[in-house]
Order: sequence, then C-alpha cells, then structure tokens
Amino acid sequence: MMDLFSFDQPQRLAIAEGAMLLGGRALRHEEALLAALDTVVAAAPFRHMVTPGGFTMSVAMSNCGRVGWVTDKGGYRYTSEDPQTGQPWPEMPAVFAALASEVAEEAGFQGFEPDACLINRYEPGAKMSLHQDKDERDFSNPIVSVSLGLPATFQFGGLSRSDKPRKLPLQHGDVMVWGGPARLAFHGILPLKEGQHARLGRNRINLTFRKA
Ligand code: MD6
Ligand code: FE
Repeated sequence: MMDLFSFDQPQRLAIAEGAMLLGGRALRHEEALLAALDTVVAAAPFRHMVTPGGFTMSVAMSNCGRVGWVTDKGGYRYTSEDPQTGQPWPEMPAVFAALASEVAEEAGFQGFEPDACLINRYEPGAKMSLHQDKDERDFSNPIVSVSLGLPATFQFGGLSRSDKPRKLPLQHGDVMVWGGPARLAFHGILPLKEGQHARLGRNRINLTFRKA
C-alpha cells in the first residue's frame, strides 16, 4: 500500500484559499524538534495563562524567539521577556526557524522569518475555543503551525465567528500553513481525547510560528 504521509512527499491538502495542511511534514525532523523543545521548556516552563476576562486557560503555554505571546488580565500581547522568569524568552532553535521558513515557502509564502513561536501543551480535556490570530502587526505574513503528540480535531471556520467550522484531524508531524485570505479565519481545537503517544505521552504539543 502506498504510504499516505511519506517523508519525501508529504500529503498536501488545500483547506481553503491560503490554508494548506502538509501531512507528516515535520516527521523527518522529529528527533531534533523534540530535543529543542526540551531545551526551550527547561528555560521557560509551561504555565496556564489567564485570559483578559479572568479565565485560566486549559492549554499550558510557553514561547521562544525574539518575542512571545502572553495573556493576562491586562490583555493579549507580545513581550520580549518571560513574565514568569523576568528573562528574555529562549532563542528560537535553528531547527524550528528553518522548518517554519521552508514549509511556508512550500505553501507559497516566500521569505517567512518568524520572530515568535508560541508553544501550546494540551492534556486530555484541554481545548482552544474559536479565535482569530490578530495580535500581529502585519497580516501579510502567514502562520505556520506544527502538531506533535496526541491527535486533535482542528476547527476551521470563516471570517465571521458565526460561520460553521469544518473539522480537520491533526496528527503527530502534521504542519499547517495559514495566510493570505485565510489569515484571519476563526479556528480552534476541540477537547483533546484521552490517549498515549509513543514520544509525548498524554500530551499534544503545538508550535505556532508567527511574525509578531
Ligand atoms: C493548536 N493552533 O493547534 C492551536 N492558529 O493547538 C492555532 O491556534 C493556530 O494552528 C493559527 C494558525 C494555525 C493554528
Ligand atoms: Fe490560533
């Protein structure tokens, strides 16, 4: 049988104008990505941030890169320091930056140089409600999103919150590139199902690369 998500020829799925799923695209870098991830979260540990409305998020977060995305009672924003340690966010590992830039190009977005990588950790039950990524300065840059660990169901909606979202399964190693007319689409993650992943145990990790 043909390997659907082979390393050489990842399955490319057009989700919408400007949004593409490259199935298994990160698998060839699996070991390097996981090692770099360990280094980053040793310096900037996962924490549950609070929304401006006062709710503690079920997803635990960290960041690396020149700036990192944070939320607290003061709002959503990018900061150059980790508010928890007072230190600059860890540098973006070379393997992260290279993957994000290569995959963006494969999806038709040339010259993507992310300066922020938000790292999301989901345990079973954790979810991300429908939202738009709009805290960045320039929406001409795409977003590159790498899924690792337990599978999840991604919801992809339209430009209006009330547009009924499509459901899309995301697996370990899948990469989504998201820009152009899809850049401000509403999206979210349904509550993670219970499971065990060979490398990441009871976790799903998502790396979201952006130009802040
Ligand atoms: C997640 N991802 O996959 C959450 N945002 O855990 C996002 O919120 C996201 O995957 C913008 C573009 C791609 C994404
Ligand atoms: Fe998002």
